[in-house]
Amino acid sequence: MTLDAVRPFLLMLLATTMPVAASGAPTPEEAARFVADAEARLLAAWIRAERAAWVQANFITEDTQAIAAEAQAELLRLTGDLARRTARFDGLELPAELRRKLTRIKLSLPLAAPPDPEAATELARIGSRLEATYGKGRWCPGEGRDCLDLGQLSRILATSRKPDELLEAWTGWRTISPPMRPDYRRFVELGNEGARALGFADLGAMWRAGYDMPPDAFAAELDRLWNQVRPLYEKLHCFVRRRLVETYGSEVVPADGPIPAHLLGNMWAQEWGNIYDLVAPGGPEGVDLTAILEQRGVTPRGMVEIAERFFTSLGFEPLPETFWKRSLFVKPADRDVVCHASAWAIDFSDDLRIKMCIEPTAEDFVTIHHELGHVFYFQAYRDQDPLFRAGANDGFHEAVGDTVALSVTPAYLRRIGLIDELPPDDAALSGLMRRALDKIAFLPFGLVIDSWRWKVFSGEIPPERYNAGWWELRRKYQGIAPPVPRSERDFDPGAKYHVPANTPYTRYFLAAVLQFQAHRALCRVAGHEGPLHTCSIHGSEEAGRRLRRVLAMGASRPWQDALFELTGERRIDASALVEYFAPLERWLDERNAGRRCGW
Ligand code: X8Z
Ligand code: ZN
Repeated sequence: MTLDAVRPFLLMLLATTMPVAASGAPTPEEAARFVADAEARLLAAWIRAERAAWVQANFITEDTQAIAAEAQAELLRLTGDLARRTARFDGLELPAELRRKLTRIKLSLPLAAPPDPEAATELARIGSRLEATYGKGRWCPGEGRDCLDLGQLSRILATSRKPDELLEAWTGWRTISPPMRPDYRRFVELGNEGARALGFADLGAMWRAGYDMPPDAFAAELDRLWNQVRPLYEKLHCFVRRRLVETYGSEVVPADGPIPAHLLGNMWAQEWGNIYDLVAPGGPEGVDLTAILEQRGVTPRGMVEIAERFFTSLGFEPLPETFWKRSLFVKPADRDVVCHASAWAIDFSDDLRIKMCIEPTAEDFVTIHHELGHVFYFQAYRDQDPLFRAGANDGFHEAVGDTVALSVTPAYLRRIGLIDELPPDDAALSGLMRRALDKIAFLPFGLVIDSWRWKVFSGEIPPERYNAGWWELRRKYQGIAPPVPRSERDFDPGAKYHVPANTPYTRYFLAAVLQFQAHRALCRVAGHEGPLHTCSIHGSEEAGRRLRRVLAMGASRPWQDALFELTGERRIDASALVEYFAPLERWLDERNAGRRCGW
């Protein structure tokens, strides 16, 4: 056929595939039609991508990786196409809800595809490969010794008190990430290209745009919050460092420098609860939940059931039968899975699941509540329009389960029969220390990951300085240092899940602060009297009603409105966190008196 003969067919084809005509001046009605069409198409593409990602994460093979990458590429192309077309309605006066949906189209993914479809495919493939490389990661020491996965290496970090063993596990895990470096570099280039095509300076600027305020104002809010909590962190750091000097000697731990990162009980030194035994304040002991779970032989499923009952005690609907059938609770023996805990709403409605390699520890008990927080949030907003089926902001999504887990107090544990007797009143300090090691230690870590990525995306940290830049920030915020010299042959950021998985991380910092603010508000609603750390909202209908109302809003309104509904406050504020730990802070002040703190 000649070209002329083909043209009418082409025109017919175009006429049937073009969803919305875009000629003449844009009108609100056209915008409404555009959004309705976009929502339907996005929902279908989200579901396809979720299914493929679920299968990939549960059975990591070349094939599932390819299938997931294809679904992701399709979603990236669709989102990119729709996001660019929203520009037609820029400057048009629209009802707030419609304007909000247009903005959400642009920000619905943590990644934007470059306009060139081939580049979008390349980006999706790299993304999939990075996540699979992490999920399959193992360290093989050689000399006839078995290879070790992240779970096994993490157990060594948590339980060993031998510096050599700790160092070996720490450096061992970091052998999985150097191969990611070229992929990550290309990922940054392509991701930036996509973000720029949507009018953002780079991908980091796009991430910062998702908080219902100017991106720079958001960055300033983070500084403000960090300054609110930094003194508390420095006091904890100071005390912990001294105990580590006492344990390991000043040849291993410099008495007034940064703490070596392998001694804090966690692969990334992000939560320090596992070294509680080394820093216990002395005096009567609180509850050792890990020991209790073990003694009582609580199974992984049993742990999830306990957490579910907390939520139903607040008036949430029980989880659907399919949740129990389709979730993964235990690491399979015969295949590679992504063990990093996650929560899923496969159909963005009621096909809810979690995927987690549960161990019977206090740490995992908290993580289960964390994951169920996501799941009950999904359930609460499932009747919103598709573009509003998300958290008020991503920090809210991360905060729900942690807020509930703050109510796991000794009194609560006795109420549900996990312990028979309450620890004495003066064991409170021990309980606060356990919580502080996780919650306060986490705060600077919650900032480090995205400080690094924002600088990487903006080019301030170029590929030749990926690792150096990483350790500068770790030192600056956390006051920790690598236990052995690192170089640009290493790629230590890649050894933390959220970097290869491209999950933004500032959300966890926000959640770390928000959860205390929410806890304080809900405790007031529940009529709690007494210090904040003794409050449990378990069984409170009033607190449950308040929480459910806010979760049901999804992303339909600015998060400031959601925060107001929840707490009566419109700004995120760390004063509740500081109040919660006040007795411990006083105690730390006494212990640190006359010592040189800082690094
Ligand atoms: O990644 C998670 C959750 C899944 S959203 C398990 N968290 C962060 C991490 O593990 O680094 C929860 C706390 C921080
Ligand atoms: Zn989470």
